[in-house]
Amino acid sequence: MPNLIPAPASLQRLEGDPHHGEPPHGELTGSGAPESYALEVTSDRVTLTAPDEAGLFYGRRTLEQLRGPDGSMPPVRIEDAPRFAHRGVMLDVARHFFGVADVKRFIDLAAGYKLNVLHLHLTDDQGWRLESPKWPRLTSTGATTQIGGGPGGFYTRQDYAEIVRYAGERFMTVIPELDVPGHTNAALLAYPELGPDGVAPPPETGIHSPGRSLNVGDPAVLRFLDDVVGELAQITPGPYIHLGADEVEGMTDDDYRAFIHAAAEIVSRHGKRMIGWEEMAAVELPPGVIVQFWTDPKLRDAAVRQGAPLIMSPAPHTYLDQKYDASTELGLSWAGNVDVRDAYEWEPGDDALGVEAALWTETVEDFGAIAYMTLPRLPAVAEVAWSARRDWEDFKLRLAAHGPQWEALGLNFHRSPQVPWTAS
Ligand code: TNX
Repeated sequence: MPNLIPAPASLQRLEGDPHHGEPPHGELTGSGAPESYALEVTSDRVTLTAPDEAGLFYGRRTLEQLRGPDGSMPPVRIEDAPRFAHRGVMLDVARHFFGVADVKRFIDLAAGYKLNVLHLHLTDDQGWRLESPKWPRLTSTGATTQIGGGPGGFYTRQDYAEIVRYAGERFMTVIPELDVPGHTNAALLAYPELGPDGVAPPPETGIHSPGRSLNVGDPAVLRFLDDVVGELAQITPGPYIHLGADEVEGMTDDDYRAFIHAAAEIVSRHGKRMIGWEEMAAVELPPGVIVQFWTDPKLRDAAVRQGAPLIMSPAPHTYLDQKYDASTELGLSWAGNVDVRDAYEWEPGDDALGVEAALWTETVEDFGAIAYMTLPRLPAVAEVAWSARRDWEDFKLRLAAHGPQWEALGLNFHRSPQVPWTAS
């Protein structure tokens, strides 16, 4: 959503009719902040300029949001640029699997609110969702489960490449996550030799993690990681690979620390930079890694002390899997209820690399549920990521106008009582 500030001194006139027809493609200016754009709508012209294609894309998203139900647009001058370079949303496709078509609809939602990162949580206890040529049982066995006992599923390498391509067309970078060394029940089911006792665990189809971990002291586990990270790096054009590292049980600090360092070395050898959840910051961090904060301020502070860049995903504000209020049927509530205002009114801090919302899918089974948990909280987090300005009274009115647009698109959403929705 834009900041409304005076237009720059010179704007190039472009074709485009504010009352009907397509918005202009816009014109590249060659200078200006990355992803920024300038937009002017007068009674007879729409003018859009930007330094890069992403900026033009975001200018058109703003135009879409300005357009009234009758196709008209108010006269505005906008100069707009994002506050954070990393504006993301995570989708957990492990607890419940979502096919390529659903992921594309999710990308469209996120890109519409100017998010530029899609973090895919590809593996967890309940399923391993990405084909591996060298470790085929990860999917032939490890992808056949999900919460509730459904059939699960996985992406072929072509499927994954198609998601990456579709996201890229919408200026979103895919950050794939392989969650290791904990949350690995599905991998251990497929390859019991990667675990401490060599015995296949029962499949996990419930919500809770059984707490099993890879046997990190075994060199075979590092060869496994090298293989799957290498395969993933080949089909991931973005600069990052996320290796989870969260909620590891039954491991000494020394073993965990050694694993994190080996993992970071593997990721960088394959030309990528490692991201991990905040738990990593409890030990001495390898150079260059990025930490994703979700719940423990002490670990956030430990990451900052060690100079690691932070992705901010505080659960009470950005966890789209939490209930809106006590009456919400879906969702968990360990972080408290997260209503729209909670998603909007918080401060990531100037030093953060960026902001990410997270949709864990323990209770989310289909796209209708994805949309319901995402809307209207994702636009709130997206504005935190884009804009330093925060004005709830203004935001809730702008947000209300999106209700009819979501209805027209057939999108399920939560009619939070905090927002003065207009009658449809
Ligand atoms: C915590 S956030 C988790 C996930 C759960 C989520 C549910 C994080 C690193 N771990 O495994 O799905 O809570 O809200």
